[in-house]
Amino acid sequence: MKDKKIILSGIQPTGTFTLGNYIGAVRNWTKLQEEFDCIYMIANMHAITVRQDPAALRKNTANAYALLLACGIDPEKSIAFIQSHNRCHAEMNWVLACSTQFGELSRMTQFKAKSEKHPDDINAGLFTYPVLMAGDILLYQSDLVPVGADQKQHLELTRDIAQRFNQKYGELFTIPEPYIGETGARVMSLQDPTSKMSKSDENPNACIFILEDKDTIIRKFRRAVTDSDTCVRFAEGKDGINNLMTIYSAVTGKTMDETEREFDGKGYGDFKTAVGEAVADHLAPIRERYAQFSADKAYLEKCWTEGAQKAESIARRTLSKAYRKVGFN
Ligand code: ATP
Ligand code: LTN
Repeated sequence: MKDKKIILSGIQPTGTFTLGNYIGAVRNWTKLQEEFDCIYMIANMHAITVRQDPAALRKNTANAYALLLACGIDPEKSIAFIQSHNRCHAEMNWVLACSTQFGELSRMTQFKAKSEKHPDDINAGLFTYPVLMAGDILLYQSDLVPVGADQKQHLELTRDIAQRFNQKYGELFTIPEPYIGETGARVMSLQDPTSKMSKSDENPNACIFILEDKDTIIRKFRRAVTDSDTCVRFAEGKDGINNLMTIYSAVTGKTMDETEREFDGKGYGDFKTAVGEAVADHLAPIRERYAQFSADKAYLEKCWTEGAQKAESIARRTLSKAYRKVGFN
């Protein structure tokens, strides 16, 4: 019997993390390290489903790893590695692809959204990406997968694939549960509060990057789209204000009621500035730590090499069992 539950999650190195990535995912990862056996991965194999400049991908991958450490992932407590360093992911992908239905993959909303966004490159990898993700999770017999709400559908598919494999070939995979934080599971765009904040958004004002300086952060919040009401309260139809209140709550720990009271009688301008300041102050220590880690390439390389070794020794066991179960000699 294992004593602690296993947690696995990943993030793509497609650019600097946004406030959405941080509040919806990475911040929760750091808290979970105390209680669980955690495995965190920079999903560079997922990243090439969308065209990447090779030099930029290499740089972004190293930066994303440094950013994970800066956000508080401790390589002594957790396993932190880069996906392509562990070949088991590519191998498991094939085995699981043969237990996944074309129809299931066709229903993935992220596939539909990304193929609309990149109509000139609807590659097979973009289509089968949830299978690679299922492999990431199942290789480590993960119990819980902390992600933002946008990944829930991929996780449900992972569960279906695992159950189907277990039925066909005999029990092997642990069936994972999603772990979605209560606040900030979906941080919305500052310019269009009905769509999620995404690092690939073309409008730079829509998105807060966690390494941005205080002035930029405050300026972006001051420009955030709200409504024609003047009262700071959480209510249906007030998407912009609801989003700002969610963000404020996530970085200050204040409830919606407390926030409503705090800004009673004050206008949106004061509130937006306060949100900007709270976010910038919350992120300042991460920026400082990032500067330290990213300057120490030797340390980063040592961490990710050790991380990959640990990850591979766990994943290899599951992969060998899967190979045996399907009948490979
Ligand atoms: P891209 O814009 O390239 O699609 P992304 O910003 O959606 O990227 P991912 O690398 O796909 O980021 O996601 C990393 C993690 O961050 C996932 O767990 C995802 O659920 C979470 N996440 C991404 N955007 C948000 C958001 N706006 N709110 C909450 N969580 C988010
Ligand atoms: N597909 C995810 C990143 C990701 C992931 C994973 C998350 C890759 N592998 C395994 C959880 C578990 C994304 O784009 N956000």
